[in-house]
Amino acid sequence: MAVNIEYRGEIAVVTLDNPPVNALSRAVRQALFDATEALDADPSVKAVVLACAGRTFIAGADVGEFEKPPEPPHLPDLVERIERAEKPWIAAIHGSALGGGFEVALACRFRVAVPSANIGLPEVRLGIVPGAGGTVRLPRLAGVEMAVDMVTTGKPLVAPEAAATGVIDALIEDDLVAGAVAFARQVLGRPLPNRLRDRAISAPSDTFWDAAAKAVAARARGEEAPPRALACLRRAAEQDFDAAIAFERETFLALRGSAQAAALRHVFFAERAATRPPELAGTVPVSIRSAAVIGGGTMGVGIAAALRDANLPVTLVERDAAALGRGVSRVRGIFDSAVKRGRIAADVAAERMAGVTATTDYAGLADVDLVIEAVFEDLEVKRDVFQRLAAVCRYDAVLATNTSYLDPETIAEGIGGPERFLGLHFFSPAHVMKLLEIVPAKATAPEVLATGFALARMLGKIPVRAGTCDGFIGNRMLKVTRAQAERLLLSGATPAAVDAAMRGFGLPMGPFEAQDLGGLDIAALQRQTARTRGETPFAPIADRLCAQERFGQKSGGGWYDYAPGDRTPRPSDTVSAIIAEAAEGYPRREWDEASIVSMIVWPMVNEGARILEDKTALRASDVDLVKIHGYGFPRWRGGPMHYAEAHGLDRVIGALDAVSSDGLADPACEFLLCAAARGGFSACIR
Ligand code: 3H9
Repeated sequence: MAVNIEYRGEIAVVTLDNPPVNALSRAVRQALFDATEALDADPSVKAVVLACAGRTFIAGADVGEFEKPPEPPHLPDLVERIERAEKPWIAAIHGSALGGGFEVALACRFRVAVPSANIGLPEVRLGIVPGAGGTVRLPRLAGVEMAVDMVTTGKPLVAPEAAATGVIDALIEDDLVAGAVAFARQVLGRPLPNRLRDRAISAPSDTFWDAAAKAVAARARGEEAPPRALACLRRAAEQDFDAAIAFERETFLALRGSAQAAALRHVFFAERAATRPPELAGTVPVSIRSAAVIGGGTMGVGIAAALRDANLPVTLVERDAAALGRGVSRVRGIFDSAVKRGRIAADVAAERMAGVTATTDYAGLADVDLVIEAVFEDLEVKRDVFQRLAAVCRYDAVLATNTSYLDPETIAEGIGGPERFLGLHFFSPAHVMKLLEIVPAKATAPEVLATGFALARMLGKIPVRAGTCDGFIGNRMLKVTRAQAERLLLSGATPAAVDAAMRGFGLPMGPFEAQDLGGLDIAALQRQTARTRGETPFAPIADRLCAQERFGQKSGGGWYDYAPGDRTPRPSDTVSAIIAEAAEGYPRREWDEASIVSMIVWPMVNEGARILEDKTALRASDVDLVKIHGYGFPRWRGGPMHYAEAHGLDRVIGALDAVSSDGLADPACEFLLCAAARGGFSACIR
């Protein structure tokens, strides 16, 4: 039964129970609608408490239903029916009241919550606007400014903040339902507040809407939903309730079927599926209560900070006292800057630092549950670290390498207990970036692999399993992107045009700006190593830049020139001359933004298809998550594989064939062809 009613004297308690998150699927809407009718008709009932079973209040509309046509009873009608109820309804919130769930709560006369609860309208994150009155009722309760902030960012508000602004009427510390029933009894004796539909909106200042439109457009970078949500809020402030509701509904229905909404739903489900790979179902991870990080460089300290953020005690190991001192002060720097930005309080930062133990002695690692090695990318150095770790650590401790392009198999060769070893590829800065590539070696035990996923959950990261290959999933695709970006320059495009086109596509930075920021030297080193293996990496211009020590911003110039102390990229005559020299004999073309994007994105997709075929990735959606969370691919395009499928694989193959035959991309779209023949990427995985 999705909805249960019990009676505590004259107060009815309606409990909604639709695991896992009480989403408002059709049957739930119907049951709640029927309950509203029944309770209005029952003269013994004076007030109604609406509560939820399980881990949360209503998390929203059932996102799975968005693929199908809407079915009655529609959520706006249910919300309207609850608001119209003759007796006061009190929403009793624990967990999250989100989207349609919060809209139901807004229909109630009162809202009470446990202090740990949160409320919000995250619809824009799904490419839609609230569709059941959220943009019209929230500004009547919270004011226009706060509603604009919540609806256009989708950010939730914790219950104490919501209580301070009157969105929540009371916080309940102990038994939520008992507290809500007591609250109901108290309010019965008093005049009821107006329904939100009957309340006025106070107009914001004259300049408010223009300023809000600018701020929203600057953040949206191509996303449709946030400006459309702002338009709904403006209607709510400027027109009557019914007209604003009709406009909101129309906007919601238009966006629900949009390509962006489909892409964002794909990412929503992909992110959830990634944390629970079916092949590890039933495998119990090793329990992690303490951790160590070897190496106090940028990567190591970021990982240490991420582990401390998850409240794990961390031992930081360096080879000598001076390096250790530098590492510890870098970790402190991370927490200090979090304090400066207002992310954590000073006492929290102090407590995080108190959980860091520093040592140069591996003997201190005898009892840790997890060690993550993050030393310099040098095979011999890493192998030495693992020989030492294998000798001192417990046999049931997990030993992980954070290599980004060395072969984990070789790093762990010959260690005792190889089943406890795996690759964990963090992205820099590791305490910020969400992606974690998890790379099992041949001998890695299933529990150890499952521990990688459990760790990702603890750290709030998106885990993606990757097979062993040069660059795993993300950097392997990046290599193709960089080669394509160079081919564009060889055939007549400029770095500024390529960067602008990719920014226009939705990336935060173009490929050349990104290389200048990160530095060209690491990739140059990787190419050097690849050449010693007999490979022929393609970077004729980057190689020339590195030969002239143009390593990017840090050396005052890379793909662009930089004035001292200024990070603004300026087109460089030196680079133009280098490009002209490298491009001799190449056919030149005119490039517009759309063809630049095709030249970068379709070969990336082609590499993604190869990655799926050789099982470096197990799911196309994992490839999408890697690009979104590690490389800034626009979330609202769903990741490269989703984007290509939505575009039509046949068209992608046609476009790739055309540029390949001109020598402007590596040929071989055989895996794309094979995916198209099978009906898409998901069908490629057997
Ligand atoms: C909306 O409401 C539109 C309305 O304005 C208008 C309509 C007319 N639907 O995240 P978890 C599944 S739009 C269907 O791991 P947690 C999820 O896929 C909606 N399924 O749990 C997963 O399934 P599985 C606005 C949903 O405890 C399982 O539940 N609301 C939905 O870490 C557990 O999810 C939102 O955007 C859903 N709405 O976090 C809220 N939500 O186990 C989205 C979850 O098979 N949800 N599932 O993989 C959340 O933010 C989190 O789930 C929540 C719990 C914070 C609630």
